[in-house]
Amino acid sequence: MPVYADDLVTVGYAQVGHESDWRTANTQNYQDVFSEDAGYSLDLVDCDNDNAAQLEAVRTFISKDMDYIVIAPIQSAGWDTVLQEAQDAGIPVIIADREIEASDDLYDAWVGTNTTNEGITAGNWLAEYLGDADANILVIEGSVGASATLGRTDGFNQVAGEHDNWKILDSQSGDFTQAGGQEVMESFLKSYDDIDVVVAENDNMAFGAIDAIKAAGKTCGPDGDIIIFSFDAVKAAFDAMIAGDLNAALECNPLHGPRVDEIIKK
Ligand code: GYE
Repeated sequence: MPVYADDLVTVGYAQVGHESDWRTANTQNYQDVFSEDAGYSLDLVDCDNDNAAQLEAVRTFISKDMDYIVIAPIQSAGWDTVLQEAQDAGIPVIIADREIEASDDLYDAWVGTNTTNEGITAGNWLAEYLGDADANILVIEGSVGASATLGRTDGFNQVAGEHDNWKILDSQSGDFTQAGGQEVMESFLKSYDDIDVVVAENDNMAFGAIDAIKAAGKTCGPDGDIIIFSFDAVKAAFDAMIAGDLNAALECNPLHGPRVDEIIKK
């Protein structure tokens, strides 16, 4: 039976960008789930990690009178005005993946990741791995102002605060990209001699950091000089673990498409 455009449910998705393997998997998953065969017309905008572009994408969805708007918020702050505009236009908004600092009344649902919990899980993993050993720790944070960064940092710091012999020497943003992780790690290696642990707030930044560590003539992973772990657990992170370069990856599931589909159907 042919499906005509008029029958399709229109969904605008203001996507963060294409900064990581996690994000690529997330985009692919929405494209798979919100297909025309499934009765949807998906307008996915890659906002290239630009907050202003993301606000503009949402306003374009409002002006096109889409049936639903889905937002993976780059920044957690600054959403009140545009969400009010969507509400005034009568368009339901689903926040997905990252969280926002706005009143619950301004959007219809949220589905995503408890990143504070991930940070705590990571800290507990490290505590078990280190035992009583002292540790000089460096943190490569995600994008500034993103809830995934705020949550993972907060969760890990909660556990670090319970260990007097853990010292967080520095933390810098690598913007969730491989190039960013490499750059931050290169500067850490210039500033600090005695590095025991590197926390990368996503896998791609860890890949960049591993390259920088090797280029500096050091080693990392279970048999290396430096312990390194990251968040997401994308396929390439398993390759890095198998190669012995990465100690651990904390799982974060990018497959939110089916969950958003279910919310829309409800
Ligand atoms: O960990 C990172 C991506 O918001 C949970 O964003 C997501 C994060 C994910 O760029 O790789």
